[in-house]
Amino acid sequence: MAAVEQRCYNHGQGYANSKDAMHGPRYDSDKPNMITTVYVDPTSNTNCTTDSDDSVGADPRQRAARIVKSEKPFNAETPFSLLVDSFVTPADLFFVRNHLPFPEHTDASKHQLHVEVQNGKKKGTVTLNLDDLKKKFKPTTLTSAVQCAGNRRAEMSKFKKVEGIMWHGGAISNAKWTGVRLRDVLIAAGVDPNDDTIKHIHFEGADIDPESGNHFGVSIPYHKAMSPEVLIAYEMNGEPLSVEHGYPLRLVVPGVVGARQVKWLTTIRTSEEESPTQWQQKDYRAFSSAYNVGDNVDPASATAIQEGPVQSAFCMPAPGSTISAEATEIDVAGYAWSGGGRGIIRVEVSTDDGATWHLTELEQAPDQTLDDMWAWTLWRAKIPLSANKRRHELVCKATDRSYNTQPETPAGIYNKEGLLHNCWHRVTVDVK
Ligand code: MTE
Ligand code: MO
Repeated sequence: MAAVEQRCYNHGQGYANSKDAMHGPRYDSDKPNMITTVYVDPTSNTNCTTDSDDSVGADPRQRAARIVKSEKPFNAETPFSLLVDSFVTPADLFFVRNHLPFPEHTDASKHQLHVEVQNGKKKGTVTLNLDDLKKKFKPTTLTSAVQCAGNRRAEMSKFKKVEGIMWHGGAISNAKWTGVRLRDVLIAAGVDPNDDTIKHIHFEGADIDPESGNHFGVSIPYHKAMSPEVLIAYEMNGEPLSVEHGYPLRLVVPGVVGARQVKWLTTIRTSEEESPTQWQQKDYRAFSSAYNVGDNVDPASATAIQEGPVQSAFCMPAPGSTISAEATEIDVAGYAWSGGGRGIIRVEVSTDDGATWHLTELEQAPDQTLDDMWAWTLWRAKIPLSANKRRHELVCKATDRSYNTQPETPAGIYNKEGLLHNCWHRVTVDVK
């Protein structure tokens, strides 16, 4: 049994540098959804959850497998080694990004969703609960990755100082979501699909900023909101949503960054403008590389992020791994994803800093095409190694269906918030 106390109290530090990081629960590869080893003793953990609002839904056994970035609010990333264990990320390993304390726990039967529609001169609010959604609308299931716009920020910060949670590459996960189409709910609430006065749809969650009293909120463009892939989800991987991921209702916006996928969804509102919140107007805008941390920047100088760029990263080998001098090849694996449903057409790996490249084998959602690839791509290969090296430096890059590919370095994409970092991912393996 590994002691978990230190994990409960490692505010902001996680255990990325401790040996434990590589020894979380493992998944039997033949049975991807079964935890075969859980060596956390929940009885030793009672102090973890007493004084914190943020304990709701954060079972210490679940936390133990992830790298905790902050306790209040609760933020945690998935270790690289666990990300590629299964195509669909189990809910208890799925990364968590919260800006605010967990909301008061609500029973699904008491949770209300308000849909406020202004259609020309007509104005009205329709209130629905989970049962109404299930009874009145057709359910839809799709697999979609959620990636935080700050994923891989820690690497950008090595290039030049940036601000924000220092995510490595684990602020991304992939799940099978079930819910109803946002489009169907908007139309039932009175939206005319041909209305061109509606430009944006606003969303609010039940979580509240204790200082300002504001709810978490953002918006997406109207045309995206009316696209068939956007769901009000109530299930994740065939189970009711967990509290951490938005129970009882969350918005799923495939192809768009995590920030727009509002958890604990309470309010939907039509508008001619983007949401007025800080998360739409100020944060989640990647500023020009002309600006540095500390500069006073006009938020209007950048656009609110929606779709993200093409991304890939190694999950295997783990950073700091070693390999024997006799090895002639190495197993590599990782993930790739691109915004807007742009499918991944290839992922390549180089052992000579990009002079030559090797193709990898792709695993993709069988029911998605290159034009609606909301799920991530997992990739694997055996890559030949050249002899007489004391250290191997591997790099990977993905290309999407629009032939967008990743930049070699952070130099041209630097922004002081460390957002949308997608340069070639590198991992170093020492020869023993
Ligand atoms: N929804 C609410 N209500 N509050 C939040 O803080 N964070 C957003 C989004 N939805 C957030 C939210 C951000 S920035 C991300 S990256 C995703 O949730 C993360 O989803 P997850 O915690 O299920 O991984
Ligand atoms: Mo995020």
